[in-house]
This record gives sequence, structure tokens and C-alpha cells, in this order.
Amino acid sequence: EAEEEINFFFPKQQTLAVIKPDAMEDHKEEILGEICSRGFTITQLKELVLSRDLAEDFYSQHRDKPFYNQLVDFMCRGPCMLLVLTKENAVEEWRSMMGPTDPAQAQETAPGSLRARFATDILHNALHGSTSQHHAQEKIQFLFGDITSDLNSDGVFDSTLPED
Ligand code: IDP
Repeated sequence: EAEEEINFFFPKQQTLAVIKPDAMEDHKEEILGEICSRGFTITQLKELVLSRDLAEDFYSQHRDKPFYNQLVDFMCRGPCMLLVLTKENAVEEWRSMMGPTDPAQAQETAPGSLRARFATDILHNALHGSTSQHHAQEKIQFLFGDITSDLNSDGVFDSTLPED
């Protein structure tokens, strides 16, 4: 009953976090430790090497950017850890824990952030986090949803994502 009351005032939210291949090598334990010590619940977790198709779909909104191919190469070069994080205000809080996309900017404006500490450059920036609840739900369904729900009417796997 106490928990029901807490959830009424501070509704739980889910976000998708990804530890990218550059940070998996040396910083995985420390990042997971911080996620837990900030009070996030890890609701789902999966470690895998993304296929090229999956990485292309995951970042399909960037397909016209000059860095798209490099980004896809980078995302499939080694294992990633995919995490569903649950907490009140999870989307915003995880973005703020990560810090800005570019670690140079992160070091200036958010020196304690995870990207300030663990990212190498604007491409190899250690972490992903959803920017809205809508995007979070879409990506969580894409990465963790039952594979049969992604079959089209011909029973063929359909990996296209809806547009933003
Ligand atoms: P975000 O990850 O902070 O939400 P986005 O702009 O959505 O940032 O970019 C997605 C990912 O693409 C970034 O995390 C980073 O790995 C890469 N990226 C973004 N901007 C650049 C760039 O200007 N050059 C190279 N890679 C970039």
C-alpha cells in the first residue's frame, strides 16, 4: 500500500540505456555500479554484439548524417549492454547522468557525468539514452519485444522502425 502511494506521487518511468562497445571494455562494472547507486532498477538486461541490420535500424533516424556509417560500424564492433532502467523521471535522469553527446562539452558543462569520464570523442561516447518516453518505449519494444510481434502478415521478420 505504501508503494502504491509512492507510485501515485512519483510514477515510475522506463528508459533504454546502452553501454556502447568502447565502454564495455574497461568501464562496464563502474557504470552498472553508478546506475544501481542512483536508485535505478535494472528491469531487463541483455549483452550482445549487434548485427549490422539491427544497428542500422536502431540509428535509422541518423541515416542521412555524414557519420552514419562510422556510427553503425562502431556499434557492431563488439558487445553492447542493453538495459531497461526503471525509476521515477528515468528518461531525464539517465540523460543527465550521461551528460552531453560530445565529451569535450561534457567535461566543460558536466564534469562528473559518465560521458565526461568515460567517452573518448563525439562518436565513441560510451553510452546511449532515450530522449523521450515515446522513443524509450519504441526502442525497448524493438530490442526486447517478443520477436513474433515483429512478424508481418506473411510471417516474415520486418525490421523497419516507424519514423520519428
Ligand atoms: P545522443 O546519443 O546524445 O542522443 P545523437 O545526436 O542522437 O546523440 O547521436 C547519436 C550518436 O551518434 C551519438 O551518441 C554519437 O555516438 C554519434 N554522433 C552524434 N553526433 C556525431 C558527430 O557529429 N560525429 C560523429 N558521431 C556523432
